[in-house]
Amino acid sequence: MRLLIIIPAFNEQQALSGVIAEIRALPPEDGVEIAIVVIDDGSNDRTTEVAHAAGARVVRLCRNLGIGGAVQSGLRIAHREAFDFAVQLDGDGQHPPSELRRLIGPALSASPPDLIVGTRYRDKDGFQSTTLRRLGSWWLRMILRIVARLRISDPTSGFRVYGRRALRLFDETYPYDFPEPESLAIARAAGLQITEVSVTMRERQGGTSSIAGFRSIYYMLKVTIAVALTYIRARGRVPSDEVPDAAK
Ligand SMILES: Nc1nc2c(ncn2[C@@H]2O[C@H](COP(=O)(O)OP(=O)(O)OP(=O)(O)O)[C@@H](O)[C@H]2O)c(=O)[nH]1
Ligand SMILES: [Mg+2]
Repeated sequence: MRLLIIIPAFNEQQALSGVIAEIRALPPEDGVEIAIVVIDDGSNDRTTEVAHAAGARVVRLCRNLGIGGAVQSGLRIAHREAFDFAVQLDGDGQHPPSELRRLIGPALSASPPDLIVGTRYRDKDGFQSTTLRRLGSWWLRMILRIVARLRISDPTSGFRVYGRRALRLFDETYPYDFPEPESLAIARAAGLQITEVSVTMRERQGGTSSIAGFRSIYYMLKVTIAVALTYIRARGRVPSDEVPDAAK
């Protein structure tokens, strides 16, 4: 099994080398071959140099595309280079590589799901985010449950595993900003199998957060509308077995 770890990174020079070193220090998993790609999303710090020095492959976007564009770039690489699955893991250190084994567990089973979401809210261990963020997460959980009939306890989690069908779908279409909840609606509408696994997260290990103040209000409005519209539109458009294969 070939696994690509995708690290979207925007000005993450502080935390990135530690994250890559932790991944490289993981004990080998039987039958799993790991590659790492850092998507430098037009950073204006030393993100690319730090990633190179830590031994990762780096794709440097010539301008900032935002988190969705950065993640989709990684997913396209995974799909077009025929990886069996991909893991998305933040460059700010919030997703401990030591949790990888737990997260990919279902992907190594006899009937692997298409998408695995790492959730911090089931066991309520480790970093739980602020009260306001948890409230936002609760709201998005409700929207996904009511509109897309999908039960996911941590809809904003970017610690996820993508199987081949998910890679094929998201090669074609991926939301451009605040993409996690909306991409769940897209996956659900396309009939993908989605599951969640409890993981522990931790605080940012450096750098600065992008979602604060006015942006969090925009975030909630945008994502609420996007989840509803995407699900309704995508359901009419993409039969599950006819997701176009852009690699062909
Ligand atoms: N903010 C931001 N992050 C990006 C962008 N492109 C890639 N990323 C990376 O995407 C990952 C998630 O972004 P974060 O800003 O940490 O988002 P978050 O984890 O929801 O927010 P915090 O809890 O505040 O850290 C990080 O590894 C970023 O470096 C971008 O344009 N803006
Ligand atoms: Mg973060």
